[in-house]
Amino acid sequence: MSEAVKWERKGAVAVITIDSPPVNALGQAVRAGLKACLEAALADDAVETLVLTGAGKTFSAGADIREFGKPPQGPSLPDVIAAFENASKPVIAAINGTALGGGLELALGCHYRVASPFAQVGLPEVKLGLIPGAGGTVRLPRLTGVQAAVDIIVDGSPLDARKAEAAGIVDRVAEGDVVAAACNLAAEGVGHRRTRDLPLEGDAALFEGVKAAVARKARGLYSPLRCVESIEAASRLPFDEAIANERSLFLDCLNSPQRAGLIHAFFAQREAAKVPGLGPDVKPRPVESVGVIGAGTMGGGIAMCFANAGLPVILIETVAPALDRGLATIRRNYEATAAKGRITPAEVEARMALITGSLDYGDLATVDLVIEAAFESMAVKHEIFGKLDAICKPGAVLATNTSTLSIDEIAAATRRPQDVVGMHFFSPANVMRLLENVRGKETAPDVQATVMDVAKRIGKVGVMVGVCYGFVGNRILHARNREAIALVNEGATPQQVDKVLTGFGFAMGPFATSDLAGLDVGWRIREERRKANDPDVDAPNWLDALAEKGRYGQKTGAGIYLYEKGSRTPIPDAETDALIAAYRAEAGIATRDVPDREILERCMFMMVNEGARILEEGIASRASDIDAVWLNGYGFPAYRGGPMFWGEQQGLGTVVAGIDAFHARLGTPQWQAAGLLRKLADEGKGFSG
Ligand code: T1G
Repeated sequence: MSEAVKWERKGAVAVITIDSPPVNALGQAVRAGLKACLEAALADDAVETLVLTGAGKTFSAGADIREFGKPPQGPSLPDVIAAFENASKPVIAAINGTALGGGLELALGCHYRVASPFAQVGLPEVKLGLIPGAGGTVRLPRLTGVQAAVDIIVDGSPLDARKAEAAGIVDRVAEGDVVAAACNLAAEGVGHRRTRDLPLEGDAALFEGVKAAVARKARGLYSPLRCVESIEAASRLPFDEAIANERSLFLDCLNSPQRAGLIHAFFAQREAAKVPGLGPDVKPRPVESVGVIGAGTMGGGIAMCFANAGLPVILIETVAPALDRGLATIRRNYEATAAKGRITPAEVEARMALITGSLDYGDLATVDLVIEAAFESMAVKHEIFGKLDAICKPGAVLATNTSTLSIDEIAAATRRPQDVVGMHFFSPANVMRLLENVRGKETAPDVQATVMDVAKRIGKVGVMVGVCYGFVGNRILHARNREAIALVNEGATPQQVDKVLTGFGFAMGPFATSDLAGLDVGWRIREERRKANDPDVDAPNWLDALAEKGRYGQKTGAGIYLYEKGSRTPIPDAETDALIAAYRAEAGIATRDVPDREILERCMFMMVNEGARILEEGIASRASDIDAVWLNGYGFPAYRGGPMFWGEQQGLGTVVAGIDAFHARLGTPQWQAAGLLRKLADEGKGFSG
């Protein structure tokens, strides 16, 4: 028996257990072990029934994603599953925990499925740019029917055990020891029903409708429609032909750049949680109560994050009307979620009960963590952190949600800089998954570990970054948007730039996004930097002119674009064009037609170059951390893997050549290729070596 899969006989039942931490992924050793244990159990005359289960909290998380892109090694998963399905004795899957992808497909190849109430099952392959490739698109519809199978496979989300039972995926949900329940079922006799023998009727009209709906939602993704094609073929073809067709479509997706990007995104998020220098000996401080300063949009959203995770929050404001408005907004948000059926009215009340409003900083004396989300002004931050330093207990973590200001300068307002850290949430804070944790020069390691642990507990993707203007996300955003503005100054229109970037896969282009965020936000920050004689701040341009006219964007019905009442659809506006033309004339710019390709390359190469600068300055620990920031905080299309992964896909040599060409033409300092980028390009390497 292999270490990864073992079996033992209990009476007349052979119990086969997959034991391959951390998630019982079906790598080569597990597949070989499954085959060996199956053969041994079938050869044992004392065995009448087989039970297949997983050790730990996972039945199996499916194929070993780390094997993708490498030469395949037998036995293949479809062959292993077919061996279980064609076994001469009944096989019962005892689904002890998560059964995803190939893990569920393995269970579908068994003759009966019993699940723990805590089990979750699903086919998330579409989230990796794939389709189920081991019979999922052929066996699942035989159990659930075509429409349910399409919904489950194209969406990719897991079902809990009860829903899986209702859908026909699981035959029974058993309280207590699911293996014992399976053994009892074996004694009763569960029959020898092969899923492949179940009938499957197709409906051409249904599939036409489904394909149209899926194509509308695919947004450039390749594999969702392949999922539907495979299910449709399964409803027409004999089983074995349908399996072969599925395999062909699966391999097609496996070789797509989208699979590479999505799997990079999967691992990037997990790698980011491993902060270099924070080994297992660095323990997070306990966080059982939280204070939030500021009940505005950000503070309210942050308070909701903690209430959603079951943690009590004290929400501080300076005056009662602001506090009341903040609490009312939080309640409205929860009630809107309840109206969509995502939480119950009782959960609304339970979460509201966890949030206590207060006008008194003294109420923060015993909290473990305070997050300041007040006005973006260093003077305001200094005043607040001075108060927190005087009031909060020793060891409390003092965090700021600042998006641009220096953590080190804020920490200097306290006698405990080691306890000060940045926790940069993204609006809306209760929705966006990214949490950019910012370590100051003196931030203690266990404080860094604390905010990374808090990120996990509140369901965020935590990325640890260093201090610089804009940290990682906004620094790259600023560099890209500066290029977008330059392209408009030279002759492009805002809508042309937005169209090129949404065509690349961004949910919104830079100018529509600025209108959403509010042109006043950036304008005020630039004005503050101009007053401070910041040498790096850009000279006033047509965006400042729009803000000075009170055109802030969606919130005022007009910004770069016009917005009809109640609509968020951007409408190009002649007044904006006139302001741009006036700016060009004043600046003496001879305008030209700017090709779409130039727009894409200048925006994207600029992002890659700024990311390389961030790496060489040590602001981010790895290129994939920069990808994790942009994938989870800025709507970068996941199937492209993030800006740094995209740069590697183009070839860093190509990127450097493009940057050099733009530098030769434009001469601006930001078009100097970062030293690290040029070095890696010269060595023919990528960011990951
Ligand atoms: N392969 C390899 N490693 C995996 C893995 C997998 N399938 N799933 C997780 N890991 C690693 C992960 O990188 C991390 O590693 C550790 O396990 C813990 O993961 C043929 C082709 C199962 C819900 O898409 O959704 O089957 O950082 O931090 O929060 O049709 O992992 O410790 O080094 O996420 O408890 C389809 C992906 C594959 C499931 C557990 N399956 N995994 O969550 O732990 S394709 C998936 C998850 C397929 C077939 C097709 C989650 C989880 P490290 P974690 P978790």
